[in-house]
Amino acid sequence: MDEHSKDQDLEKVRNRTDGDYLTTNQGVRINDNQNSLKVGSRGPTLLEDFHFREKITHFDHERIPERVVHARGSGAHGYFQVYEPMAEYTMAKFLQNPDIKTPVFVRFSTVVGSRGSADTVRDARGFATKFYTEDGNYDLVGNNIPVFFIQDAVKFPDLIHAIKPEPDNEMPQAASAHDTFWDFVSLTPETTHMVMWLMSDRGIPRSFRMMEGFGVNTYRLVNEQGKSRFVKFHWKPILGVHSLDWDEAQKLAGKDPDYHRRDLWEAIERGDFPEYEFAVQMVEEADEFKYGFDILDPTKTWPEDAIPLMRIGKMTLNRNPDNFFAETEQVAFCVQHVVPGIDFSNDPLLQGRTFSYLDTQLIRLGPNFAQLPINQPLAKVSNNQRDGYMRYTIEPGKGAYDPNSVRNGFPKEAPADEGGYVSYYEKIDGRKIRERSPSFSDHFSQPSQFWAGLRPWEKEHFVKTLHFELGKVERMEIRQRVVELLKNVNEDLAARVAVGIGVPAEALPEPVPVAPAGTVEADSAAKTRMVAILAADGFDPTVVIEVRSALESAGAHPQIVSKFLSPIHAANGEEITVDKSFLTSGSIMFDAVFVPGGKQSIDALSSDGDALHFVNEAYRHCKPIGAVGEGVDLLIESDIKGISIAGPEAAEEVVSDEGVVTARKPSDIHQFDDQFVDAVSHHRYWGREMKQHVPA
Ligand code: HDD
Repeated sequence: MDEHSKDQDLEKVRNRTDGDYLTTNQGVRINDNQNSLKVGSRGPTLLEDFHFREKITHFDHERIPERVVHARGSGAHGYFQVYEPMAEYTMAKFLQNPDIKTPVFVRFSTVVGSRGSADTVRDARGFATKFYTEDGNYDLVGNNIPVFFIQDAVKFPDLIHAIKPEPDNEMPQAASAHDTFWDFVSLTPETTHMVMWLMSDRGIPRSFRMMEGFGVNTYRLVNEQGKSRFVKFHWKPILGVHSLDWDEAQKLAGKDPDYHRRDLWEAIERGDFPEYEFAVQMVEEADEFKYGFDILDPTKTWPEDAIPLMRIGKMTLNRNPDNFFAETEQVAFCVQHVVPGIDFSNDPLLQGRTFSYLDTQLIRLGPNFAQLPINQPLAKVSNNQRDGYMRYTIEPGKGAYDPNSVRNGFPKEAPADEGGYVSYYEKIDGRKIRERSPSFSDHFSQPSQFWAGLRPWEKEHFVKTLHFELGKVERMEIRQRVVELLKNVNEDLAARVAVGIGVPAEALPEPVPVAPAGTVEADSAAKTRMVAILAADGFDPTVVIEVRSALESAGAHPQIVSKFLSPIHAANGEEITVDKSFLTSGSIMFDAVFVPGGKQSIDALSSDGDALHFVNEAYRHCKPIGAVGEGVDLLIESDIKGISIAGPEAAEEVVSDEGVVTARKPSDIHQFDDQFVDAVSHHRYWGREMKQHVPA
């Protein structure tokens, strides 16, 4: 576009009369937003320029303190519905009527990194939910891992100082792979269970939509009769639980640092609303000491065979925020925001949390944070709190105290049967003491069970993760201490970790057994999976239309990926839009790859290193791959080896091996579609990893 027509366009935009005029914050219309007020066109700017000063000072004050933990987050609006009335267990009103949709706002987050850090780092993910109930706001502030590092809140600052970047050089960002974190772990055995979860594939979720949530701490449910039960809360994603591969997660951090945020946003925009079932595990008061661990210990999970999971409702996230700062940044979750029917246990981590969250909102947002739109309850707020920075409401009248007669005694206390919150009538008797209960001292039984329950390829991922994490630890004595700690979990694990980090170990175990090929993750479905279709000019349009529609019918989202973003042309001359280029995307941003035929297209792709890399990398990350016609030749050109691929002799057959589905000239394209869609719904073929690696 030449300079002249650009100026004309700008002029047209400026002369429009169908929108608002720019104004100052006082409502005065602004006449010139391009130039500051100067003495002559080349002279100094005048202090008198109130528009300039207001605009710049506002800008200078745009930041508020970021959260000390969980700084990077992504939010979404939605609603919650209970399946059946829960009156037997709790009087919480939002858990009674299946017809009522209680509005919610959820914020997912990473723990360690700053606000601008990458999404796919290895970390626990926050899963915080604000229920705007008729009883007032209820905040369930949880994580995607069911246990926590420490048992007593007084250790929280130590834990966070150890895992955050080191204080002298502020390195590394958003990573636990450094000396101080592992130093703390090696000296704090109670961290072992959470470390096991964090270093497993749970530490690198595929999506916020495919992640569990846990209240972690033990709470109480209390019914109208005042009967209390201990409870743990869970969120179960309808799409199942899925993870990234560590190599993929690291590459994504560079190629798309907003990967999880974008995935959530785009899914909601598309109408693929994330859903999670709400579940509880309950323990009767009388059974408090029945289990082989302390139910108040936040480093323990409650075994589901002994304490069954009851699915009681569902949450649907169906609306993106309008403004990130106003909603996702200013939302203030507080563990102490409970409603009648939900109460606290004496879990020492929870007790400390009930203090910390309010305190943190006071420094972040000030004393009137509850009046910000995202934090306002739907229930009526009425009390004698007044003034403070940024008071938003205007309370008329004289009295701001209780008891009063000047306002006829209002607002007044609510009796329990009018919804007044009454704390659970728990009897407590004891001496003041700084001591951990001996019932909190078993730090290794559950981590050992966790290790034993991992599948072979998950164990392999775990060991490699520790090679990475501890490989970044410079002090040998810390590496050594972690290996010693791991011996309490499993000798084989400790030995396998030791060998990768230069720690001498007495005996090395047998090599890892090879996983059966084609093993799948739970909760298979092609729904919402992203599939790359690699194509260039001259591709076969019939196959693309066919496979695309089969994928779409299964709820997957195919996208055309090519060298450039300009449209490409099919063999019959038809034009098709390219969604992503090799430069702007990568196989890491997709769940599966499909290569259609078309000689010209395949000739171009076969001589393009990026296209070959795309296939190799998808193979290495164990993703389903499909190819039809000449598309099969691209796979042959790539480094996929040792599996069956349709050769010319298998012209009519569909060949399917370890998630690679190929067909030369399928007599029945539907048969190919079915098998490829089936492979896509298996998500990953982890067995490949144990056999061979391809350079990618
Ligand atoms: Fe925490 C934020 C989850 C222990 C102190 N925490 C925060 C958030 C989540 C959690 C999801 C972000 C909420 C949001 O999106 O705004 N925290 C947990 C879980 C814990 C836990 C599951 C263990 C069961 N936290 C914990 C302890 C303390 C804190 C023991 C302090 C004694 N957490 C905070 C905080 C934060 C916070 C400093 C920082 C930002 C905020 O509260 O709003 O108060």
